[in-house]
Amino acid sequence: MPIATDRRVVSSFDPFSEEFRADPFSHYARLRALGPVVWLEKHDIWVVHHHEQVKQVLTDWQRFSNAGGGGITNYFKEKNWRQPSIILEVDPPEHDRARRAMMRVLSATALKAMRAGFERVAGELVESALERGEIEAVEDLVRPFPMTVFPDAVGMPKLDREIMLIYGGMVFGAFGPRTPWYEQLLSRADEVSAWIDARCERGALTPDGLGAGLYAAADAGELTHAEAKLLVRSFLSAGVDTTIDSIGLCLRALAEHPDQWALLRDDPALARNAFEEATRYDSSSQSLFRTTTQAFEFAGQQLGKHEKVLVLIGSAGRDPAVWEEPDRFDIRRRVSHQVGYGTGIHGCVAQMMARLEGEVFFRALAARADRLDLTGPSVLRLVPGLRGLAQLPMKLTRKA
Ligand code: OVM
Repeated sequence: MPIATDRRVVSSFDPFSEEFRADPFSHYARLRALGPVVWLEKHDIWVVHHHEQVKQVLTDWQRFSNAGGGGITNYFKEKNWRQPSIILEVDPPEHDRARRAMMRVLSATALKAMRAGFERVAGELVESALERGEIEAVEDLVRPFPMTVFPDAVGMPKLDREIMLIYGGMVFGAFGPRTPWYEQLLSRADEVSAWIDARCERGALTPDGLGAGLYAAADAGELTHAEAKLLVRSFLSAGVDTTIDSIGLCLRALAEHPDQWALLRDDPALARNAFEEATRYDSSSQSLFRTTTQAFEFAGQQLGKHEKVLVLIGSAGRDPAVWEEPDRFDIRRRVSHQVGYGTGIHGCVAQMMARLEGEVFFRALAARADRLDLTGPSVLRLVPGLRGLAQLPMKLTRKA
């Protein structure tokens, strides 16, 4: 396997370090300046960070496989802490059956039926936040929204839903390297996985939710019942942290850009595009992984077989080659080519549900709130694999 190491572009950047994650966007710009494909010697992985190569990698599943695992762990070489996802961590043709079943339960009709419930919950949360005025926005307003509407939609009982967040920490923590923090979290893996496993059983789900829909697909012969259960697990893995973090970051972006908030407040119909722009500008999913299936040359670099490739979708969203003034948050921007949900066959399967959550949340806020004022510093939640806020202190003022 001849590798032209002399031509290899190497960097000591560590995208999982606290320093990088505290300010990823300036680091992305420095990475982009090094060229389209860079070897990160700290982790022995490749990284791509321009919009063009990010799209190429994400739409080339034959050479950039998902069977090597969704995180930094290379399943071609090591075992993961949990059974791989049967939709994220698998290639066609096996992937497609699972994907089709998920797409069917997340149909436009199913989403339409969710809207009224989402609106009720968002309206109540915004009302009670306005009542209080001074809030810790993550805890009081943002987190309770997905934590209510998502498990409701899946068909979960009301009890103990917070355990989903511990599990989410393990799932997304596994996207990054092993750290003492992560080992500590994983010490509870058996107990937490058992809880999640029990919640994925058919008998634990209401008969009308997304989970029941997957079991119905199994009854119809589209999946096995064991596969239906694992797809419910995918919902519980990827469905809450992602939207909590994206809504939180969008709320912060609006509070930090009073001119943009004023536009939204005066025209709540901008909510959907505002959330889409936030998904480009600053949102929960900054990075994904692929693993090469063979040795080949890509964008001037010689990749080897079974090498990990970090795909910085958050950097693609700031690439000046495709975005005018990429660092400006502009809720009226035409943003349809943003890749914050990924793209290609593994593009977020529930992205229309995530958009519905964002739209409904920010519409509810824009319809009722006049001012958003930050009352202290926001604090990042430094979980590898996701970007989000732990704290966002704010004062909300009601519309006259
Ligand atoms: C899954 C899964 C877990 C985490 C993320 C994800 C981004 C999927 O279990 O299928 O998609």
